[in-house]
Amino acid sequence: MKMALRWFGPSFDSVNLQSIRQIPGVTGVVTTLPDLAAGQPWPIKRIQDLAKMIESQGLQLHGIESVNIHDSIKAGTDQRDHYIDIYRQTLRNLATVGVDLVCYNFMPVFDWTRTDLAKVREDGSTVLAYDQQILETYKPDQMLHEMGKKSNDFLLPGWEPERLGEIRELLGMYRNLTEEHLFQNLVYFLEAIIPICEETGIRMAIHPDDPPWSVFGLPRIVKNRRDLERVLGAVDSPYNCATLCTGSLGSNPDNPLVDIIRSLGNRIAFAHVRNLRHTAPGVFEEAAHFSSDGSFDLYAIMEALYDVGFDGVIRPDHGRAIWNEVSLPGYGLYDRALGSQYLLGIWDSLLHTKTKKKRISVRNPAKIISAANIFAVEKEGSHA
Ligand code: CS2
Ligand code: MN
Repeated sequence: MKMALRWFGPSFDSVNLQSIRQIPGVTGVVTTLPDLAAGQPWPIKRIQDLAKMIESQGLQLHGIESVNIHDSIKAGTDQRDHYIDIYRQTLRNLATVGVDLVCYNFMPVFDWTRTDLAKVREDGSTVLAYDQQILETYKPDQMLHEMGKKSNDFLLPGWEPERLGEIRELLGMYRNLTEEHLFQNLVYFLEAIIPICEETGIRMAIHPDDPPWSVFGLPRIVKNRRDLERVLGAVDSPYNCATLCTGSLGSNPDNPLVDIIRSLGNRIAFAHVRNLRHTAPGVFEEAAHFSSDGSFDLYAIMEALYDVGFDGVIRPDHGRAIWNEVSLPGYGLYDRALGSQYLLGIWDSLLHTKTKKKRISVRNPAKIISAANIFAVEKEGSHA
């Protein structure tokens, strides 16, 4: 397992690589080129520079989140082959630089959706929150305005204004598109790209819909176990994988997270692990990672990942805004750092109890000397 933080690059993120480097056990980042819109090719040079920047700070590029999919591919317009060709080339370019994990989603028009980006909790921290009844009072373009208002002036991933500026046109592309059509468009896309992944070793990890139900009447096809199994089965390759996002899937309390992990098994290439509180049907708010702070049993979730032999990348996903930090909503340093330590602590305890191995992999094991080793070193020294 590799622990990562999501990082949006030097111009878009308030968190720098040096700070991430100082979080114990976090060995890398997942990132993107946020200035490239969906459908634009990723030049090799840009990817190389990105990897170099990350490596120069002692971290690794653990994967890309996301290479976004152009709406013509999702909607299946006659331009889709053109955009699929570009996507294939981008995958080849990423592989040249050693990338082996790419996250993406197949949600029409909107990426993740919340009705509040800074809900104040009883402890004074703020979190992202969702209320279906509030959402139903918005029109799609109002939604964009609402998201923008509380974004702390950061560019929200998935809510890029230039793309959503054409929101009416975008919505028009999906008029009359059923879930079955959308699913067939996903299969068409996967059939075109998975052979490249098999050649180059990139695991494609589809992200579940967030929230996992239809918003604004748009079709959504990655909402639950059945959907995920159908997607993975439709192109049955070990490179056609899932991102297990506990927060997205789990915002529907009918989704049994632990069972989903156990049934997807080694087709989970990437995990987003966070906690949330269900307050009423269709109403939830994000929480600290600590199990008792929310509705999920994080130990059981991590244990299921452990038991299926999960060897991919985990990130603590969203955190609360705490200690007066101003950042992209959900993506501050402090609470994600706390979350990563909680998850690593659970993983460490699983390693101890299940394999009797002493310690999770660390960045530079050669330099880490435990008390037992110091004793051994001293003894060796005294022999010399
Ligand atoms: C993320 C998504 O912030 C989030 O909720 O999990 O934006 C995710 O990165 C995309 O949907 C994946 O393409
Ligand atoms: Mn996620």
